[in-house]
Amino acid sequence: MSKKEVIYDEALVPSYQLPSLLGKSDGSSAATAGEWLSTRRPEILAIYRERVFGKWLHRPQIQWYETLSVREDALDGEAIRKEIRIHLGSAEGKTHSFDMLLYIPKTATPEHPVPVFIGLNFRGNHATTDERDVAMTGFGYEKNQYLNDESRGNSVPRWCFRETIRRGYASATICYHDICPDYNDLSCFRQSVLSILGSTDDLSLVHRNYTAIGLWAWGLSRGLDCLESEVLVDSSRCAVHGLSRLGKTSLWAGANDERFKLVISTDSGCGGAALFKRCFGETAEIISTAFPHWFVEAFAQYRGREDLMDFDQHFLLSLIAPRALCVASATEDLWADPLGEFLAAKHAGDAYRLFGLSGIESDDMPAADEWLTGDVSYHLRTGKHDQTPEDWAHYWVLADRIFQK
Ligand code: GTR
Repeated sequence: MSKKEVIYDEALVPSYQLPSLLGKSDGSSAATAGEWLSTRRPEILAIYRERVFGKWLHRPQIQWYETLSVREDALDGEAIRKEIRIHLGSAEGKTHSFDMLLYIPKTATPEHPVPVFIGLNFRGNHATTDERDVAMTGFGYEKNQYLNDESRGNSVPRWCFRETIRRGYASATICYHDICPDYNDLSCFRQSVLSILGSTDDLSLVHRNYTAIGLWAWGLSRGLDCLESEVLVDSSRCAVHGLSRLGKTSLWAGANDERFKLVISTDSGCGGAALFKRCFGETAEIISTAFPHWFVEAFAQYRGREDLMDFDQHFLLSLIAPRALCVASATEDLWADPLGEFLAAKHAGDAYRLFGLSGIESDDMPAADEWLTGDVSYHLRTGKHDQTPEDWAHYWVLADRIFQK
């Protein structure tokens, strides 16, 4: 579909056929969880690494954590708050760092460590919390317009730290710009973590192999590494979440790093949970033109040629199986194609069933604000493109179920 024809009418959605999730490249189908894990899943992961989000960067040779601050009386005495600098280093002595903000309920003990949510933020750690003494982050992006006191706390409803803590969960966040600044061209890589762990001398080579979404997702894994060293946090019960481009990112993090046991995408849309082949709202062409650094060069072959895709986003979601998946949409977020997100979640169910788990059985989307809660979960929140307390209400219930609280 070309850029001029953004489709917002179901009657204009082209007819398409979804590629078979279980059909292996040798023509047979994965019939067991074992075959899925040994053959089909690696094939799908390879498709995404080669043609969509790029290679998964190696783990740095040197990684250490510097505690920048600790408050024992955070959130009116209900939480311990930490700011931790995650340092990554290369053998040649080059370093890159980003800062994680972490809240832990005061009820956590080393004997009873708590499960944890982790997600990247858009504006800086200081925007996610109403505590005004949290250090500003997000300096990785020079054009970041939220690097000021007025922006403190302006994303609080997206984070809901207080309620998360009350419910017995720790919660961590890092500003995505500090991993790779989100400039709309390939120059972003020069100031990214890739500049020390790989090479950014030849940007066209970088574009062949790496993407900003890939680096952000990988940064979430480094955040989880750091959480593994926190005695009050049970990092084996970790949920990763993200909104919009950061929801595409949380899905890709969950696809690559099996330590994420619950993977949540909110309004992730095109390149996230939404099926490309429906061409409803944002399309492969639109997104890869506006954000060339989000996709590898090979993805360009699908601009206006979704029919050539031998995959679609139910493949991406299936990489989370058998771990818990939650896809969330919003009624007014047509750009992200809520129905396409629902259908991808539904079709990912074939992978879950191989594990004896349930997918989404219904062919129809649930009513707005109704939750489908299972191994594959879905909801359609009333409202705009955002992550709100209403979204969190489902995430907490899901986490309670999965982490057996
Ligand atoms: C839009 C983009 C979407 C989504 C969104 C966001 O401009 O078209 O795919 O990622 O940005 O991240 O807020």
